[in-house]
Amino acid sequence: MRVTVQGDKVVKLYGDPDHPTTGGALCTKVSRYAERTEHAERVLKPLKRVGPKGAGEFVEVSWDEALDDIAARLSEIARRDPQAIVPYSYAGTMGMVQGEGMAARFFNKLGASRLDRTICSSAGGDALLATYGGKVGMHVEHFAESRLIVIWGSNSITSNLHFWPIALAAKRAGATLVCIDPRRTETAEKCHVHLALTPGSDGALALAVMHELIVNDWLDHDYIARHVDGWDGLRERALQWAPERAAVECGLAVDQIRDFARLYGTTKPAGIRLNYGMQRVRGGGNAARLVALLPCLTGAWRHRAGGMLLSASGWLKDFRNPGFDHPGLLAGRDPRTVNMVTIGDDLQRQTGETMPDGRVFGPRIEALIVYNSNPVAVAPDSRRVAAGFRREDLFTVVLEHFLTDTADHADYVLPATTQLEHWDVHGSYGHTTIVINEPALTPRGQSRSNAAIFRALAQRMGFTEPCFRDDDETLARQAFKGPVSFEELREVGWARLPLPEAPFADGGFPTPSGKARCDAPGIGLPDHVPPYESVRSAPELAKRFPLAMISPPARNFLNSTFVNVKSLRAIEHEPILEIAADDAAARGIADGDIVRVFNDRGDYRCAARVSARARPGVVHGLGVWWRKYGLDGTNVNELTHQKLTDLGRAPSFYDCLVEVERAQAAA
Ligand SMILES: Nc1nc2c(c(=O)[nH]1)N[C@H]1C(S)=C(S)[C@@H](COP(=O)(O)OP(=O)(O)OC[C@H]3O[C@@H](n4cnc5c(=O)[nH]c(N)nc54)[C@H](O)[C@@H]3O)O[C@H]1N2
Ligand SMILES: Nc1nc2c(c(=O)[nH]1)N[C@H]1C(S)=C(S)[C@@H](COP(=O)(O)OP(=O)(O)OC[C@H]3O[C@@H](n4cnc5c(=O)[nH]c(N)nc54)[C@H](O)[C@@H]3O)O[C@H]1N2
Ligand SMILES: [Mo]
Repeated sequence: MRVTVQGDKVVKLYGDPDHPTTGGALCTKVSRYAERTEHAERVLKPLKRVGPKGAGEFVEVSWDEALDDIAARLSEIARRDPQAIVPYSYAGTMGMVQGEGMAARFFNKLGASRLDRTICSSAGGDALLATYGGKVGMHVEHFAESRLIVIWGSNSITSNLHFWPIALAAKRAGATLVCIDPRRTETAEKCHVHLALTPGSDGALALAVMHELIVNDWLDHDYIARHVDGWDGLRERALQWAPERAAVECGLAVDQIRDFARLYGTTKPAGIRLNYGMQRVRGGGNAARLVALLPCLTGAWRHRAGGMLLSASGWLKDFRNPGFDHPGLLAGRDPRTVNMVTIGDDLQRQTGETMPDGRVFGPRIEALIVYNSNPVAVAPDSRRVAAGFRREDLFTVVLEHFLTDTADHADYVLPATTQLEHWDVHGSYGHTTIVINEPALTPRGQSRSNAAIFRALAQRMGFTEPCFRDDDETLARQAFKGPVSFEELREVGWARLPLPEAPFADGGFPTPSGKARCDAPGIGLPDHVPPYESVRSAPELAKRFPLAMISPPARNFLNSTFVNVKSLRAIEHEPILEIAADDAAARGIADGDIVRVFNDRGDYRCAARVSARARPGVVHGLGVWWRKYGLDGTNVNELTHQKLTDLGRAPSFYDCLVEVERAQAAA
C-alpha cells in the first residue's frame, strides 16, 4: 500500500504498482483505510469505564493515570499468580512489530498465560505440517500458467482479491477453473465448474478423487515411490470411497465427482488454491491433509504451475528473528496455555477446574489484555463470550482504534495507532515477499502504537531489561534477518524471499525424510471425519435444526474490521441470511423478511435474502457484523459453538445446525 501525503493528510492511497501480488490494486475495504484512520469515532484518548460492564460508558483519563492504574492492578494479580492474566490478540494487524514483539516480551517477563492463537488457520496449518512438514506451497504468481485451477473452500473475489487476476490470466490462456464451495459465490459464478458440496464433506470428496486416480491409473508412480510416504495404507482407504459413496456424503451427483476427478487426473499442470473456508468444520484438518496429498499423487509438483497453495507463511521461517520475542524472559517458567476459541467457556472456569479433555484449568482468569482483536464479535458462541466479558471481577484492558463490542466491555480502552501511523514489517501467507510499513502520518490524538503501549506498561511494572527500551524502528530492524537489509527494504518497500521456482519438483519437502506424508507421526492416516452437526451426522439434532449454516465474510468487511466505516456498511446495508427459495417457501419466508435464526445456543435476527447463492439445506449468515449494529445486539456468532477441529485446536464455525422462522420486525 502506498500513500501520498500533504500536510499530514492522505491525498492518495493505492496499491504498489510494482509489487508482484498487489499490482497496483487494493481491495474495496483497504482502499478506505484513510477514511477509517480519520474516522470521527476513533478513540483518541485513554478511556476509563464509569458505567456498568459492557455499557460502553467511559471518561477520558490521562495516559499516566491509565498506565499507573493498569500496572498496579496487573502487579497485584501477578503477585498471586501471573497466569491469571491472559493476552488476547489476533488479526487486527499481523505485523511483526505491532503484532507480538514487544507484547510477547511483556507477557513473557510477566509469566502470563500463553494464548493458543487458533481462531483462523491452525486446522489447515497443522494439516500442512503433517503432510509437507511446513506451511509451504506454490508461488501464487505461477497459477497464471496452470491449465487447471481448483479454488477449494475459498471465495477469491471476496477474501483473496489479489489471486483473482492471476486466475483470470490463466483462464484467458485456456485454463479450466473449478470452485468447490457450498455457496454459489461471485467466484463460483465465474468458474467453469462449481461443486456445491455440503459443508464439511471435503474429505469424502478428496478420497473419491483418489479412488478415481487409482482405478484410472492417473497416478505418478515414480513421484509417489520417491517422494511420498505411507501411500499403501491410504490407497486401501481411498479404494473404499467410490464416487457413489462420496456423492451421498457431499450432496453431489456421482458424475460431478467423476468428471472433476478426470479433470484433475488428466490436466497438467494443475494448481489447487486451497483456502481456510473448508477447514472450519470438525474434520477440517483431515480434509486439508487429503487435499494436500492430491498433487503428490499426480506428481503435479513437478511443474512450477502445479501443486497447491494454502499458506506460504512457512517460507518466512528462515527470515524471522527467532529471539525477537525474548523467550528467555520466561526464566524457566512454563505458563499454561488458553485457547482463544474457548474464551467463552474459559472465562467462566474456576481455579483448578478439570476441563472436558481432562486437563486442569489453572487459575481463574482475572485479567484480559486485548489487542488486535474483537473477541466479543468474532469468537464462537458469543453469548457466552459476552457474559464472560461482563464478569464484575474481570479486569479488561483493550487496545483499540474504536469502541468495538469488545472495547465496550473494557475497564480501560487505550488508543492505538493504525498502519498509516506506525512502523511495521509484514510477512504474508498468500505470497512470498516481505513488506515494510513506514509511518506516513503522525499518530492521531494521543494514540500510541501497540509496541509503545507495552513498552510504557513494562516501564511502570519495573521491567528493567534493555529489550523493553527498543523503540518501534529498532523493533522493525530486529524483526527479520534477510533476505535484504533494513535499508534495502525501505528503499523498495518489499523484498522477494529467495525460493526455488518449483519447490518440490524433486521432492525435498520439509519433513525429516524429505517426503510428503500420508501417514503422519502420532495421527496416522487421514480420513473423512463427519461434522459435529449435519443432517447425516447428527440426525436427532437435525430434526429440530435442519439447516446447515456457514458464516463466511461479507465482501466489504475484514472479519469485524471496517463494519463501522459508513461507506462500506452502506454497501453491505444490513446483516443478512441467504436462504434457498425452497427452504424459504417451506417456512413462509419472503425476501427481505426479518427472520429469527436459532439453535440451542442462541437467537439471531436479521434480514432474509432468498438467493440462488444458497443450495437447499444450507444457509449463509454473512459475517462478521458488530453485535451492536445487529438487531437485538447480536451477530451470527450467537449460533456457532466452541467445539474444536480434529487438528489444530481450531474453531468449527461452519459446522453449525440452525432453524429459521419469520420474526417480527425489530423494535
Ligand atoms: N473481504 C474480506 N477478505 C478477507 C477477510 C474478510 O473478512 N473479508 N478475511 C481474511 C481472513 S482473516 C482470512 S482467514 C481469509 C479467509 O479467506 P478464505 O480462506 O478464502 O476463506 P473464507 O472466505 O472465510 O471462506 C471461503 C469460502 O469457503 C466456503 N465454505 C464454507 N464451508 C465450506 C466447506 O465445508 N467446504 C468448502 N469447500 N467450502 C466451504 C464459504 O462459502 C466461502 O465462500 O480471508 C481474508 N480476506
Ligand atoms: N462466524 C465467523 N466468525 C469468524 C470468522 C468467520 O468466518 N465466521 N472468521 C474468523 C477469522 S478467519 C478470524 S482471522 C477472526 C478474526 O478476528 P480478529 O482477530 O478479532 O479480527 P477483527 O475482527 O478484524 O478485529 C481486529 C481488531 O483489531 C483492531 N486493530 C487493527 N489494527 C490494530 C492495531 O494496530 N492495534 C490495535 N490495538 N488494534 C488494531 C481493529 O480495529 C479491530 O477491531 O475472526 C474469526 N471469526
Ligand atoms: Mo482469518
